[in-house]
Amino acid sequence: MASIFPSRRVRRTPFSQGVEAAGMSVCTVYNRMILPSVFASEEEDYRHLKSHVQVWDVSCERQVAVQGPDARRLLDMLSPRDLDKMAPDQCYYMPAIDRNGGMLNDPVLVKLAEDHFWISLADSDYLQYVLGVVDALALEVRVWEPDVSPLAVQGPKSDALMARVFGEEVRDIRFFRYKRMAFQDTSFVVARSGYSKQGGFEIYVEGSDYGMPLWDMLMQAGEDLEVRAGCPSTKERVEGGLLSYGNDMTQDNTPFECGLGKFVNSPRDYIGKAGLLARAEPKQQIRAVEITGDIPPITAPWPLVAGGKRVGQVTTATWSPDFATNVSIAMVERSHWDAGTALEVETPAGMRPAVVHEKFWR
Ligand code: THG
Repeated sequence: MASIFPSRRVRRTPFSQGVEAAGMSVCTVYNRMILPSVFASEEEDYRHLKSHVQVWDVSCERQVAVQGPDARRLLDMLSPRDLDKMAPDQCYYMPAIDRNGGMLNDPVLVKLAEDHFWISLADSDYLQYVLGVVDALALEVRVWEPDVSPLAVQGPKSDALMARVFGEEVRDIRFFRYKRMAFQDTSFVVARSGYSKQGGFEIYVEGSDYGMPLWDMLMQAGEDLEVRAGCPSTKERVEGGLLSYGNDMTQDNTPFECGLGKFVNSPRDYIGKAGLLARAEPKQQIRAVEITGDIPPITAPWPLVAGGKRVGQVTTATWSPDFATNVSIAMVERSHWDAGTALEVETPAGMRPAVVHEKFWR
């Protein structure tokens, strides 16, 4: 296969030098930035993530910084999730929607101050949408992409590694909370979060020049913990039921269809509220689906079929070494979404038996 032609449009990250030296063998592009996909092999990377500790260059989780007197007013217009009880050190998983309640992104919102937030984006041009809202409403708020690059530390030995670099206080950081932790002559937001179910942290590295010094320090401090460069693992995240915007859901889907209805609780008149609440009883919803037999890589949704009729689609599917079966994320119509329902998947390699699971494999 061909490789990616280097250009300014495909952005490198503050950690690219480290990632390349560590043996990144496959990458993708996310928010117009390089995101590693594989180092040793998908299966080896997955086993290592679940046994040790990895450092992930997730710089592509770009931040939309929102600061000013109308910052909170703007977020109240954007968020279906009630922000009233959001603590000053808290992060919120937040569905971002359009006027019809369709998903535009599924960011993590980070509260830095009452008038200052970061919206940590999945792969879509949500900065442009936010700028449009600000201009249309003439809000007094600055909105920009700051020089902030998340570096995730994930895996069962994350606390051990992070304590060595940032001090024992990192162990006290609660899930989806953060502390500002000193590093050299600066400090970073360090949150207990990340795109895996193995536990870990995300360091919001502010200032590209600190990227490689931090990378090197983590790699050196974790040598005896068998630290390695890693990246989000499709196998691990499907087992854990973590959704991928653009794959498992798009602008066609509502948060209710995505199983994110618990994050729709804002009492305010946010953009898309009426459209969204009109779709509160979804006709289809995200489900864990087990697939039997050989499956090829998935690059477009595979139809789910029952009695010759299309009843949904599989959007991510992969072999799970630990569960010794193919695990998948699917959007399934109500008539067939109950656990135990037997279906068939139309893969490019042929029809395969499938069954709806009660929950993901966590
Ligand atoms: N971290 C940060 N930014 C991100 C991601 C991240 N931006 C892009 C992408 N990932 C956004 N999508 C998700 C999806 C799932 C989660 C976080 C971001 C997640 N979900 C937990 C779960 O579903 O179990 C917890 C949700 C909760 O209870 O609040 O962690 O990973 N910075």
